[in-house]
Amino acid sequence: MNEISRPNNLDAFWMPYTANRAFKAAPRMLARAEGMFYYTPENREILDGTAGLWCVNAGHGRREITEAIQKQAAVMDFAPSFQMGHPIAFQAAARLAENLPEKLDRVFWTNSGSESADTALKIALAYQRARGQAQRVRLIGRERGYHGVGFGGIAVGGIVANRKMFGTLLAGVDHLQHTHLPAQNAFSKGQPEHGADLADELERIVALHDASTIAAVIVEPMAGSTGVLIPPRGYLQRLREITKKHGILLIFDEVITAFGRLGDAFAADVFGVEPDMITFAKGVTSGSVPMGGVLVSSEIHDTFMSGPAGAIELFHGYTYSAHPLACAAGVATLQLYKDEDLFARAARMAPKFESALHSLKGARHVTDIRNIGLVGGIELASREGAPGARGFETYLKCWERGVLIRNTGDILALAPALIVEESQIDEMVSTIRTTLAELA
Ligand code: PXG
Ligand code: PLP
Repeated sequence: MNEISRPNNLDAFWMPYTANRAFKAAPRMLARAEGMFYYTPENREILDGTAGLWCVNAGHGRREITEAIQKQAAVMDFAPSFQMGHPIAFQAAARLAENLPEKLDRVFWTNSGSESADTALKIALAYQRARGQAQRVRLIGRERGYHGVGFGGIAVGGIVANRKMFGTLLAGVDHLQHTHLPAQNAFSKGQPEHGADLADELERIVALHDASTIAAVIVEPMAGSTGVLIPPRGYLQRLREITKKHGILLIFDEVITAFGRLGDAFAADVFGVEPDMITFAKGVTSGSVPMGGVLVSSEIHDTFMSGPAGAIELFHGYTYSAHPLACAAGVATLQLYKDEDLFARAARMAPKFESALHSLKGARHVTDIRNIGLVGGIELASREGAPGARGFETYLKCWERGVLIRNTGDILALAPALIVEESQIDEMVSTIRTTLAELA
């Protein structure tokens, strides 16, 4: 193995969301990927149960995507999108628009989920101002929500560890209660029965602050990062009714749920609820080149188009918004999803995934199992005095056995690529079962 796949000095890279010292003392390296598998520098095969980081929805190393990126790199490496354009940026947006929930047909390109969340919050504030409601400055998130790591995202997010290190956050933010109700909903298959009424908390928040001060509510239709929290039946519908009634925008953060994860293009389609904006990233290029974006309704978009035609309508954008390589990857990825009908494949595989996952009921340490589409969460009892230890050890032992899973504290997550085979689902589940059986 060469120096690139086996570096001998790990010091310079300050790794994200990582226990750097522990990792560097015992590194877990990935050198290559193909289809459903990663390979270590020693060429050990690792079955990818998490589509990378919930992003490689079409599977690794897809030739169609790779070739599109290579071709674009040779034709034009970079082009600005400020006051000029390049064809594939428009093509990618138009291609995406074919898949969109009915009223959301405009795309603002970003490079990540974090940028998408901050962009959506800024559009919400600017939209309210543009329609003469400049006093609507409050943003409402939810406990256990994850909206990336920008200042806007961590302010509306509801993960304590992501917030407490960073002092003062955005002012004027409030949070809904999360929807995790294990006492009532444990071992639910698909959407849980109890908890729609938690959306009514928005009425309490509106009564406290007055609707005229609230710009937007942002939620993940299914919370991924904090442990696969699936919306109770009727909950999202209720949020939609209340936001609409009070002139508050509803933003769905679909960075994880978009592009087939739940068995259709967007969670908005799966749940039959149309938000005013959708943020996305990850799956749009199947993880191959960083890309994200915000989908907005033409009503929101057109509200910005009322000033002089020569004036910039939105003072926002990234150097790499609509990067040519990302656009090329996006066009090829969307084509692949269509050609292989991968969202429908995910929906067809979901019942098999559900029954395999729920076969872990009764396995050692398991207190809850939840699933929808091709996402599953397995909650373990925490070890006395050491929350998260059991989850992390399960992740490590599964890695040693050749299966990649995620753990968020003591919750295990599975989110395989949409090309996953039944036998591979069985392998993931049986590896988890064996590991749990021997774990203290
Ligand atoms: N919103 C949501 C709903 C996300 O899931 C982001 C925003 C931020 O995206 P970027 O591209 O800036 O990371 C995410 C990202 C995990 C995990 O293990 C989840 C994410 C990222 C990394 C790890 O749950 N979600
Ligand atoms: N910081 C400096 C000094 C810059 O010049 C720029 C962009 O030109 C940025 C930050 C923003 O970078 P990006 O557009 O890649 O988000």
